[in-house]
Amino acid sequence: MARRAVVFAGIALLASTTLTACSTENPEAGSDGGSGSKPKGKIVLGFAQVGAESGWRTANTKSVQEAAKKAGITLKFSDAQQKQENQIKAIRTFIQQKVDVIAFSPVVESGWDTVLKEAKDAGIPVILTDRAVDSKDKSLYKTFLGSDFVKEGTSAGQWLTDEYANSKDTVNIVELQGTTGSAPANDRKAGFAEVIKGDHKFKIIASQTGDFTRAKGKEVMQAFLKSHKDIDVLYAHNDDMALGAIQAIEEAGKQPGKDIKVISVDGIKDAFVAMTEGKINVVVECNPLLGDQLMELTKSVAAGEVVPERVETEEGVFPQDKAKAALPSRKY
Ligand code: GYE
Repeated sequence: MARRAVVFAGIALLASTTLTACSTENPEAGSDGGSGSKPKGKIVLGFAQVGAESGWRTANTKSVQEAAKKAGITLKFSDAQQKQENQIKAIRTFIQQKVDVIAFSPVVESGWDTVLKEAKDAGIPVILTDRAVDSKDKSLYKTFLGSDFVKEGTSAGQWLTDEYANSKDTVNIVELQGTTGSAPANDRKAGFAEVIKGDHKFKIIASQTGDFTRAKGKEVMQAFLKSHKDIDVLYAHNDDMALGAIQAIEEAGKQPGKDIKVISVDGIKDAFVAMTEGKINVVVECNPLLGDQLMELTKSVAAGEVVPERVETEEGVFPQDKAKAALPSRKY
């Protein structure tokens, strides 16, 4: 609480001083020619995004770009196309350009220590946003802003155990994992497994990555359907994979949501539409609208203030019966 007060006081101070002098121009990747020059007093944020793999990601990118503009922060944006080496390259470029703050969504959890150390040695504060790293040295970054993915997996598992509370039959589950080695894939898998392991009727009969994309989700589900005739439940680590898998289920002559129950994570509009059509049974929300919080943290760390080492986003769980009412107000 005390720490939070420090941040908010800092933000208020920044808002009334430095930032009033800032312009609102918002150049995209490379549009400033990489000269490193910046108007005096304007905060420059280098942001290394994962890619454009999902509806969640598109909403996240838009939120960051709009929030930067609103906050008067110059955003250097880079899209790593789901490749760690591209993100490392982007971070090194931001270091060379002497940006004020670096933020990134690490595509995978491991392998960041060297480049984070380079940023630290250059005196540039780093904010982790959306996904975490597994570095032991917590001084390599200032804060992590994002969801609790283990909790999301737990909520998904909880829905399932409630749904089958009165049944003794075996429940055959197939799992579509997110990008291998990514925090949301690791944690959503772990949280879900933790809940269902208490009841032996739940069996994960196949689990494979669909890389968080619709195309891969469909392809892997097609393979699951070929090799398993008795699938009861699909647990997809995100909506895009669930939506791809739904196509595969329909093409195989089965009804998604009925013959095969579908559990998903994120809460993009398309998934809400699929819920109103009865094709997805439940969506665990993961909020991508992190832009405003990211800009607040950026201002604070640029000013050398102490920020909380973990900032969590708030989210809910939406079963089908809540989907219709919630759909019109979905923002992503
Ligand atoms: O769930 C998925 C996206 O890191 C929380 O990445 C994010 C995940 C999100 O591709 O749709």
